[in-house]
Amino acid sequence: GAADGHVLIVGRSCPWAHRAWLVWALRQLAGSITLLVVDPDPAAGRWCFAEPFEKCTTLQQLYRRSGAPASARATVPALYSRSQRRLLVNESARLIELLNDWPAGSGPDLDPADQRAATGTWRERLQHSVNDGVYRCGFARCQAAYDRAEADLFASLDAAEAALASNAWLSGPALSLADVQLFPTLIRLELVYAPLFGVSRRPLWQLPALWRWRQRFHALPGVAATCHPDAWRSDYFGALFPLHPSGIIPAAPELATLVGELPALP
Ligand SMILES: N[C@@H](CCC(=O)N[C@@H](CS)C(=O)NCC(=O)O)C(=O)O
Repeated sequence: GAADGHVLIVGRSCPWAHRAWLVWALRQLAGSITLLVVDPDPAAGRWCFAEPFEKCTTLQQLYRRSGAPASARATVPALYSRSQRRLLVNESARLIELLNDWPAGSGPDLDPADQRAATGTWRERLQHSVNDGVYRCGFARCQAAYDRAEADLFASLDAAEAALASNAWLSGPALSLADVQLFPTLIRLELVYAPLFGVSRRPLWQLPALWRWRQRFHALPGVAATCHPDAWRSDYFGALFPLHPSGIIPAAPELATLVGELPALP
């Protein structure tokens, strides 16, 4: 239980942390794993604890105390064990599997056996072309690299749109880790990735099945509380200096309009 001292460390803006946070919420793990949200310190380029945690004020100090080499980046998400006084896992793809299998978990199993193959295939494709894909667009150093990443990204979104024509969720009739992986990227689309990373070929309303999927996912119990659009925008626009030197944070639509009904066209 939480008394054994497992702590899931996340940051609001980080999409990798968001997927772990989602599994924590959907599996209703609040009773056995404490959630700890760290704040960005863009000037110093690191994550900080609002109150000292295990005598540390930065995540970097906690990594060092867990034996991480001085050169290691201190990333979120991370799962910490108070009793072992060390970080157990800091790779989100592995972490979401671990959290889904966590003994005290309830709520739906996010890796249902009869969809396991499809879930695995989707997760691999999404990781490369969508989750990393938006970053490959945003940080491309030449037109050809951008064009490749952008084409890959929208090909995968088109494939997801097609899959959702016959299934409620990405890998079949039941919710899975594939959906969990897609959501953090898609919920940031209009607010961050389209304007900042140049991911604007098709607004999401042109992919209506994906739009409704996103609306349905956002309505699942616990999901809304993981979404912090103001933090997303200020962290991305304020802190990714080379991409956005002015640091000006643009106005954006309310999140509610992005997870509401598709407006009927005249
Ligand atoms: N491989 C990691 C990547 C996580 C990651 O890149 N997190 C970023 C935030 S989005 C981070 O904490 N960066 C801090 C740093 O690099 O110093 C995972 O998927 O868990």
